[in-house]
Amino acid sequence: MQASSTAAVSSVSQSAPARLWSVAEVLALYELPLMDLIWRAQGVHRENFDPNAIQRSTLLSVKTGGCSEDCSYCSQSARYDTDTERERLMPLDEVVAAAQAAKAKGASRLGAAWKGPKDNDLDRVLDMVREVKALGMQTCVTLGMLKEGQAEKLKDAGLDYYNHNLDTDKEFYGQVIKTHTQDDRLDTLEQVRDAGINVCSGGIIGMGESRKNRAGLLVQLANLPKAPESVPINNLVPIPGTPLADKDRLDPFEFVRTIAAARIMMPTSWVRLSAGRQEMSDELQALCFLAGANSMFYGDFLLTTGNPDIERDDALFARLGVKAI
Ligand code: SAM
Ligand code: DTB
Ligand code: SF4
Repeated sequence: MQASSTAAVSSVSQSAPARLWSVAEVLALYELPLMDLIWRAQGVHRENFDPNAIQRSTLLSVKTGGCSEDCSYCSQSARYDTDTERERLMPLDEVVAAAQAAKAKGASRLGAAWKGPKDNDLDRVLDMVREVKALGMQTCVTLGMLKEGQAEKLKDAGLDYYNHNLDTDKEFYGQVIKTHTQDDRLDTLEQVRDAGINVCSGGIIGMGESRKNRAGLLVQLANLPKAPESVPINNLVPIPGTPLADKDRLDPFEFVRTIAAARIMMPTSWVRLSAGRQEMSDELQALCFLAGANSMFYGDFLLTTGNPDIERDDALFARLGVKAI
């Protein structure tokens, strides 16, 4: 059975997507003149969201490095010689203190470099979710692949969102990751959905995939039994020591086109401008917002790499007349 149909067939309880997209239709979107594509995406955006409001989330890496998986882009894989050191799971009091400090900066997202959580690790993350929730903040975690029953425990702890990216089109997946399959990722997304947790799922572009692969990834996301509530679009941050360290930078307009296509295909989802923002000019980010991106990470760090500092982001919002939500 094909990767995308696994989730579709077994999630009969989920409502069907509003429409199904084909790769050819999405390639036709990509091929529109850029101004026409942005105009269309901005129209869809205005029908569904305040065009001058951007949601902000802070990221905290609660378990850094030493991951068993071989994702070719990742600084945290134990298989590559990168500058990222392996660390232990962060103690609860440090997580709560960091969340408290970040409270004014938006929702909190906790990330862990795991293939998936062991049950005793999950118990500790459940405590983190309860405590962060008790601060009155929205919660999101990204812990890798989940085993049967773990999504329900996260739901019971009060988790709002689970981030688990499809990362790249099923045709290209095996070229960047060999230790697990994209079907494994789809299984976790299905468990998260079935547990009643909001789904955050997107991918990375600029890894050497073709435009057809980019279109294919968006088709997989939009055609899920229910589209993800939140769709992070990461631009590859090349990490020295990883197999993708020397990849050429994607044409920035191709990044904008991907945002616009995601907005048109998933009209009511938050489209998040994610990794790679530090390398973007203010003007390119503004173009991404115009194309329908309405969420981003705020704070000086992502998980192991940098993000624009908050002074630069505050100044950008003021210059654009954008409000943070
Ligand atoms: N281990 C978990 C997993 O893989 O789902 C959670 C953490 S993982 C670092 C979260 C996401 O970060 C990945 O799915 C990928 O999309 C993104 N990511 C990791 N390294 C990146 C890089 N160098 N450039 C852009 N995005 C990256
Ligand atoms: C997502 O899609 N991007 C964020 C978040 N989800 C967890 C992580 C980006 C990581 C970028 C590379 C790093 O900092 O290690
Ligand atoms: Fe591990 Fe996630 Fe990095 Fe892959 S992306 S190596 S699963 S931390």
